[in-house]
Amino acid sequence: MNDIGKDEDLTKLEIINTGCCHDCGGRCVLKAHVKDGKIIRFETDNDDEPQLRACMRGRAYKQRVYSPERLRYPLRRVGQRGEGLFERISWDEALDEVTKNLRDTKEKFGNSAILFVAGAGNQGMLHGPIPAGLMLNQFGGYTRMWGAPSYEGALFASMATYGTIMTGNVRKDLLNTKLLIMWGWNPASTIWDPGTNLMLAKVKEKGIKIVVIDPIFTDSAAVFANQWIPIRPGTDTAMLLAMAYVIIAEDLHNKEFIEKYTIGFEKYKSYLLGEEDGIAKTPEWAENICLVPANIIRNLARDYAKSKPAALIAGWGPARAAFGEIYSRAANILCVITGNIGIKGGYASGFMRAYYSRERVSSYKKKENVIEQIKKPRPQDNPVDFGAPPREDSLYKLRGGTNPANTRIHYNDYYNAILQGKNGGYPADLKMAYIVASNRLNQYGNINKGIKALNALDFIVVQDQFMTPTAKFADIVLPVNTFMERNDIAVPWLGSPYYIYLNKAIDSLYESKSDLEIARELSKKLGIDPGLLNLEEDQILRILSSPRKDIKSYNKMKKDGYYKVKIDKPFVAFQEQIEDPEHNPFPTLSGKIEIYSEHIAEKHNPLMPPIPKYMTHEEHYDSPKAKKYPLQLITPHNKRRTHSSLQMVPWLKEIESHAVWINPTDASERNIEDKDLVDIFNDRGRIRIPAKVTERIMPGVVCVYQGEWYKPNEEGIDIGGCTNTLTQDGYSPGGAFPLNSNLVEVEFFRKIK
Ligand SMILES: Nc1nc2c(c(=O)[nH]1)N[C@H]1C(S)=C(S)[C@@H](COP(=O)(O)OP(=O)(O)OC[C@H]3O[C@@H](n4cnc5c(=O)[nH]c(N)nc54)[C@H](O)[C@@H]3O)O[C@H]1N2
Ligand SMILES: Nc1nc2c(c(=O)[nH]1)N[C@H]1C(S)=C(S)[C@@H](COP(=O)(O)OP(=O)(O)OC[C@H]3O[C@@H](n4cnc5c(=O)[nH]c(N)nc54)[C@H](O)[C@@H]3O)O[C@H]1N2
Ligand code: SF4
Ligand SMILES: [Mo]
Repeated sequence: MNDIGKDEDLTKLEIINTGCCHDCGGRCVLKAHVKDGKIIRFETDNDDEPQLRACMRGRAYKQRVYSPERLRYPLRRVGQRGEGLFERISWDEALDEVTKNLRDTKEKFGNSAILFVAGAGNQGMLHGPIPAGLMLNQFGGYTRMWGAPSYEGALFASMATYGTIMTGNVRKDLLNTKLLIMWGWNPASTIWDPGTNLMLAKVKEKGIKIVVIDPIFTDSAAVFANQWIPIRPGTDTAMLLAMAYVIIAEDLHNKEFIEKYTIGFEKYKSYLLGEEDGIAKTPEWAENICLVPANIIRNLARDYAKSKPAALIAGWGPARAAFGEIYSRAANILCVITGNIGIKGGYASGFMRAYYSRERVSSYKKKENVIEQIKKPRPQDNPVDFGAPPREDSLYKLRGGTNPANTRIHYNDYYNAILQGKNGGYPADLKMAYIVASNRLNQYGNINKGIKALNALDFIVVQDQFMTPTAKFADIVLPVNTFMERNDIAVPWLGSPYYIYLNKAIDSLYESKSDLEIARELSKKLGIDPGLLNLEEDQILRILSSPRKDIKSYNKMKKDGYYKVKIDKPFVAFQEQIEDPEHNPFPTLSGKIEIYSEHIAEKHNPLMPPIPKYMTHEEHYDSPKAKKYPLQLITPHNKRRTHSSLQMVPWLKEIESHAVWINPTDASERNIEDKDLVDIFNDRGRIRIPAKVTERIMPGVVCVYQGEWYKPNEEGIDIGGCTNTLTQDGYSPGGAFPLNSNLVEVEFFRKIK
């Protein structure tokens, strides 16, 4: 928005270099034009390539900062939980009440009774949940979550197959590929990093074939793809197995690669050929399950195996499902058997994190396993986790990212944990919740169970910028400032080569405080040493960023608002392992890529097979429940919000109205027309929103994007239309969140006009 008015007095205008760091793929440059202490507009990065240009959400941020709905003062609940009735109180009163409850809980029940819910609202190094977490560590700890909703399935699979999550190549390397398969991946909406879409445009421009596999004709399919293959949700594993079957049956697999770098191929082959269960995993077998015609599966398999190199990018959406980890492993293994690993233009699929700098590839070296690691707690660790044995189902023999301590509770299983406690086999009896930067109730499975659970707690404190559906359940609500009102540094998501320094652009609005200030003041009241938190923001940021040796000039980063790291050699995951395997084993237990995982086999869990196998479950299209609820609901990320965080921005609301996407066939069977108000329901709840009747979604599937706010009417029907009123709580054996595995029915309610 370079719309500087001609008659504007530019002498009063100050341009502050800052950025956007909500939890979306980005982390982008925003230049705030500030006049008389107020942001009047944003510009973004117009400097050298690669540009870190903000998306429409960041560009609309003014309307979030100055939203009339911002929390202004500390609040104490006066009505029922969830009712939304609060009274204004002073900071002193609010923090005294939080202090008293923390102390009482610790005294009566121990630190594990404190549930710390750390959300994704702010992705800076300093603010968001970080200060509260450090403070609670000093206070003796808390019960912590395990499982990342974004990628827990992909992470498990990546660790099991490769022993690391560093499996992505630099984006620019896509230009070296001959075929790009975007499997359940929609970066046109989800961004991933500011350079991804430009690179995909270049891939298309170069004439490289792009195939999108998704139940929805996504914006990415519309903009980039040569071919869209709609697939029934949760059946991707079947299609991937059938592709592997074709490749092996037609002798298109890379035998030399398999021999040299992998273990377990024969077991996989035997399963594919049906030697194990009598079912050959042919395209015809898969077609019945995934609804993709056998000839399309066969052709794609041939195309993928013959295009050398080919890049299969397996998205996290299909892995955010029941047995999501199995889909992700099946995708990894397809890349492996075609030898698309460690080479330019190939891709190892799965987790997709890349290291742009070779200095940091040290994570590929084998290190002590986590059991050894747990025995040596560091001061910044949570005391409640110290010395705890690993969770049975975790990949605890591998180091890095498998969330091992058995004191933790899965993020999508908190409700049962609160309701059942130690008697139900959970590690703690939870009594209070400290919720920071999380719209917990709105953003996780099964809201109606969540309400029961939150009501069972003695005390809840929420630290946020808005009166979210979650905040309505709090006893005390603490108003937090936004990233425009403080300093922070954002590190990009997947290892892109840059940092954003978010310079403070304006003073805190109303009585809001930063997460840091709150933790500092609470520490004082609790009588604990705030340590690092007592320093000035910039001092802390210097310390926190000091291990990052690629920031050659902190001062330049602060001045410009970003630091673009120059890369010596574009990173291709596992290049060393492939070029010189003698000196560079894979960081797995065997030192090879594991098609068969002994570590998983040791667990003897039939729901966690050591090779990827297609399985059904009780919320699948073929389960008995599907007779009552015949439609599969998927709940992806929406282009106009970052989760629930930009819900209130009027400019963004104009982009797309919230509706359930439904195919004309399913709609007409139910006498539903476009824009009719409809109910979507199952045994967990009911939401009421307009229908968007569109061929952009395949028959049998409906989509309600995640992030819209839960808003019950008097009958308990969610007229806000939060998809998590309908989704499952709980988790898959490998930790995947089953948020895309839900059966529902849809019925006409009334015409809108
Ligand atoms: N605009 C926007 N961008 C975001 C975010 C946001 O909230 N808004 N959130 C950010 C965060 S934290 C994350 S973790 C990422 C998430 O990034 P992703 O997980 O990649 O995003 P999703 O949109 O959930 O899923 C991607 C695609 O998977 C498809 N899909 C769902 N189920 C299936 C299936 O069974 N099979 C197949 N083949 N496809 C399926 C969906 O239709 C969707 O198009 O996005 C980040 N970017
Ligand atoms: N059905 C379904 N549900 C999903 C997903 C899905 O695909 N389907 N995706 C999941 C994924 S991948 C993710 S990452 C989660 C995200 O879920 P959450 O972590 O709950 O993310 P948000 O909804 O953005 O909520 C963040 C909250 O933080 C607040 N906030 C923002 N900045 C700050 C700050 O600086 N300080 C404080 N104290 N608060 C701040 C915002 O106002 C907002 O209320 O959602 C998950 N939920
Ligand atoms: S919402 Fe994400 S992609 Fe958009 S500007 Fe902000 S950080 Fe960048
Ligand atoms: Mo996420």
